[in-house]
Amino acid sequence: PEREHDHGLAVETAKPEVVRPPLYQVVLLNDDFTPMDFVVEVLQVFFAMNREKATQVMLHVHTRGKGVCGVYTREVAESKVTQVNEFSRQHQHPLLCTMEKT
Ligand code: NFA
Repeated sequence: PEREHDHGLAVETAKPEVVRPPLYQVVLLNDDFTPMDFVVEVLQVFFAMNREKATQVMLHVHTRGKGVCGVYTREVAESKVTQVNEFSRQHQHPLLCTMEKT
């Protein structure tokens, strides 16, 4: 008996279990050929960034080699990666997008 009026009867109550899905970072990799304007467009279109934020992230990737575009569940992250890589190839740019488990 742990609380007042608890007579110690075994009345099981269900604990509300909340399960958080694994999250994945979607990462953009630098290369020497993709135009900066194209990277900014990708970040605006596929990651819902405004021009200022997209420019910040593009410059981070350009100077540091890689950068996080967003964090999503596995299926959403996989979809972003596929869409960005297909869009880049359609425009003949080598830009690469990958995902990393957080
Ligand atoms: N490094 C590329 C350039 O100088 C720009 C770039 C930024 C490419 C971010 C890929 C990712 N044109």
